[in-house]
Amino acid sequence: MGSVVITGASSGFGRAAAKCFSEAGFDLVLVARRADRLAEVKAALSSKVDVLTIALDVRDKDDVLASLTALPDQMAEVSVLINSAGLALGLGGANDADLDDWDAMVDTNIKGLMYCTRAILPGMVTRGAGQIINLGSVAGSWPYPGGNVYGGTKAFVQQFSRNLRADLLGKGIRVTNIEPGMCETEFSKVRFGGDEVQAAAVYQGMQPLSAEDVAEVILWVAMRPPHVNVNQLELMPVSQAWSGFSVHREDGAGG
Ligand code: NDP
Ligand code: 8X3
Repeated sequence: MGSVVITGASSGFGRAAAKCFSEAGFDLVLVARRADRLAEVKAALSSKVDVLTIALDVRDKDDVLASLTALPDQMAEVSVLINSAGLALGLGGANDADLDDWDAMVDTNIKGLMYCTRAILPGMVTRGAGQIINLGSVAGSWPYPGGNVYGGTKAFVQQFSRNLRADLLGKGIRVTNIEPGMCETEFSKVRFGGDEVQAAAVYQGMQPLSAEDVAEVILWVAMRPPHVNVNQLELMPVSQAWSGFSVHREDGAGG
């Protein structure tokens, strides 16, 4: 059956995916920075599957390559890699955004995802089987004020996923980009520097997706027959949709 490696497993989609995949009988490798949270996640999972936790920062290329290329024998055949580790920092305009925030998003959402993929992929190619499921976002396709670099990182994830498909044609490996809209996890708390009131206001008066909603979609994608590749899958809560173009009018009329 092979193991499932989940990055960002200490919270949100990664944590919920750990539950879904353990219930489906997969052994798991759970990756995130917070070792205590990974231990909590592991403790809540079925004892019928083996679970290995690895506390690492996906931005640390050497650590990612050393840890994920040396998995213990019973976990070494990775059948699914779920790249969920990621974050948004800030919602300010590009002209006054914090450059350290921009660096952290690029280093995590782009470079961290690249490192994890590069660590796991050679084994999949050797075995002629495997699946990479990336967590993109609606922000990778649809711009919004303050999305700037976060949206740019998710556009990278979308295009990288498609390019992986092109590279891996004929090698038996599936690649999917899951693109959720608003989902209440720790995402907004992280985006707003730990401000729980500001984070809660994002979801006030509407029903966001839950982490479980997204995890069920990830599991569904993974359980399609081996000849079926879901290239990308966008989902939103019913209470979220696009709006039209914004137009700045000199007379202040708006619209
Ligand atoms: P959470 O904040 O709940 O979870 C993010 C996870 O990423 C945590 O487990 C965190 O663990 C991990 N993580 C963050 N930085 C690093 C790092 N440098 N190294 C290792 N792990 C890291 O958010 P979500 O579950 O909502 O987000 C998961 C993914 O889905 C992200 O890529 C996000 O951009 C994307 N997404 C989220 C949406 C939403 O509305 N919630 C919508 C669309 C996409 P730790 O802090 O312990 O390292
Ligand atoms: C997270 C969803 O709409 O906040 O990727 O960018 S959104």
